[in-house]
Amino acid sequence: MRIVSQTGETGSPITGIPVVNSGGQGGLLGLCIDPEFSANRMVYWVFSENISGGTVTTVAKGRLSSEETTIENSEVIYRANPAANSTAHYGGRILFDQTGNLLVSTGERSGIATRPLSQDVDAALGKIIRITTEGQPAPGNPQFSDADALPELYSIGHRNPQGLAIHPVTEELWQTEHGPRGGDELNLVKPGANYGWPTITYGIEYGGQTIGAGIQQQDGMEQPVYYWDPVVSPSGITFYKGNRIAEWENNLFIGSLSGQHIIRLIIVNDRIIGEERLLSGENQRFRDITQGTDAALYAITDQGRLYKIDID
Ligand SMILES: [Ca+2]
Repeated sequence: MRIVSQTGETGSPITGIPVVNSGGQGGLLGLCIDPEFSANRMVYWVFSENISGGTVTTVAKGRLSSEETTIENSEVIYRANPAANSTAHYGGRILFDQTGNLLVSTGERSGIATRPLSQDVDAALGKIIRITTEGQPAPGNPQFSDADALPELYSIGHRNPQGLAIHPVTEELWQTEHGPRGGDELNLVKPGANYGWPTITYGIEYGGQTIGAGIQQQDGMEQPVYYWDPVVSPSGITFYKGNRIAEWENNLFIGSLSGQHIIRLIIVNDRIIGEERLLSGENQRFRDITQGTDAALYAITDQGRLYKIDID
């Protein structure tokens, strides 16, 4: 965890954070700052953690010291159980919603054994969860029919969701997830809805086999707004707020890993009417993208570059 200045100087690693299992797809996965950061200096992040029984997707918080060198009083506030013997499909994005609660995406951990837990409402894998800043189930969460349902669940049936963003006008939650071969998805997330994995998907196994019954639709399960075949490996996403670049206003920008570009989607009435691919000549795996307080877009890559994208 580091701070980069607006002129591109990279700070030293910030100390004081709990131990991370960075094997496989693990690491420090998502981060957001408190809406009241200027007053409370609180930071929230998601990481892959070793616990008894395997690894989990974990949410922690702490206060950034006034010298910006360490996280003070770092504390785990939530773990997406059960643990799995896997270092893949952690999900791991985090953001604040309009009510001051946290939305967090969790993956299904990739194994054939844990994959069906995306449909299981007493497991936190393959879900969007909504929690308070204390890690408790947030007030107003949807009710699932099963009496054993975890009260922190917001939506179910996800595979490996690594993009979360709230539309600046409609205030709806949008999400991207890594699908199987031919099945990367963009979803408009409604509370209490089921996004289908692994029962329905437009993809197949990377080895070529059919997944489950090989169906793409089922009653009670949501269709993606958009999907990619061939896949692009969509990671972090952000909406472009404001009109400094007028034609980009309210467009969705997506970091593409295997596609090695930034995707720009034009959305009208919750439908995609245009797709443009940016910076494809850079040959970078774009891991995340966000908009700064200066209105520029910032995109970070697996190769360790941070791009600033603006009009001049
Ligand atoms: Ca789906």
